[in-house]
Amino acid sequence: MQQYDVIVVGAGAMGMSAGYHLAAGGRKTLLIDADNPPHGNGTHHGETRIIRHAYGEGREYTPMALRAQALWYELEIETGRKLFLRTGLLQTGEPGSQMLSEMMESAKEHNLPVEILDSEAIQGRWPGLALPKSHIGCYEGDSGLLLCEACIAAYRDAALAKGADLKVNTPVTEILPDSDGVTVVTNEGTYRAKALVLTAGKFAGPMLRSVGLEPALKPIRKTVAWFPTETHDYDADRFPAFLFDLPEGIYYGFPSIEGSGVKVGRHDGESRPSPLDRPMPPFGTYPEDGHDITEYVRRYMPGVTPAAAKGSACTYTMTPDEHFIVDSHPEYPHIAIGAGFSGHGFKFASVIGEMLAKLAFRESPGFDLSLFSLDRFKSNV
Ligand code: PYC
Repeated sequence: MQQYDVIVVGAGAMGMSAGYHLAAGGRKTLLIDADNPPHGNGTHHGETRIIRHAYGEGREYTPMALRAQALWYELEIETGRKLFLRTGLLQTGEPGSQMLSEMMESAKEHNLPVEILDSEAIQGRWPGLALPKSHIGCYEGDSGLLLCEACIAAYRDAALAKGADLKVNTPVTEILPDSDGVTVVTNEGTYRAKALVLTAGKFAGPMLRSVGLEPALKPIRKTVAWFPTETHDYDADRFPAFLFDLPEGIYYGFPSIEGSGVKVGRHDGESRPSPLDRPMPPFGTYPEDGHDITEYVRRYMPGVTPAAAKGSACTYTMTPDEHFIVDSHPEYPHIAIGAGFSGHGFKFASVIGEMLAKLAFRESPGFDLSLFSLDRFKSNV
């Protein structure tokens, strides 16, 4: 049986980053994935993800977001690739919006440069937007977007360059932990390691059950679409990534990158379950696909053609409180778990990989992880 210091099960955004940090730290590392990341069958595809620092879901995230940003810059330097576009991020809403208020508080607490703008100022600066008069915005110029597939490919190549082994298209059939380590069984072979990182994306629920845990995870199907633009007002050199807290829902999106069109998604709202036993039904399968986001574009983006040029379906793996799970297994502390990223985790992949690499060897992750503990779901276990 081949022996490693550590095995990473699930080499998507979080796992590939963990594999890189482990290998960079001198650990003999094996990454195993059921697919061949980056791919379009999980939680990490779709060209772009937002990265923002002043965090509307809780100011506790901000130190992690800043570390994540620094690590993405480091990865760009190490691989010589463009991964981050500093487009800025505009968040808008009614003055009492919880997300917007928390973003502003977070900026204040962490001394981050942001601009508070009224609706008129927003429209003057970004003529491609038509906002309700009562809305205000908070603009963070240092944030922007990550090219998500490029980020994973960069971590993959960097991990391999540091000596990690990677088995793709290799589903894990069994994980057998004991007090000294873990045995991981696949159809191709059985592997043994002192430690395990479990980052199985949409398959986290069944994987965690296989090691005796029962967190309340719900994989749901989400859609995004790209809309053609009628002017250059939405080009990435002049238009930010955005997040709108509206009475009809929370909508987010990205500028047009080299003619890609504006990409828009809805973050909240009811969604169908994401199937784990068959391929994801593609965008356009269901009558509701693209409906909300087309309405959003029609109302708030007057220079965008409200007819999607293309769309995509992906998975959010939701926790009940929409905070992540980043913790050690309560019985086997050499198993580090990253799961339940609830549709806003990608930006943190760089730092979460770094934290999981430490957790697996019982080192301090460098951040207070109490918000992300498995314990908080005890009543659901
Ligand atoms: O990652 O910031 C984010 C985000 C918000 C909505 C969808 N993704």
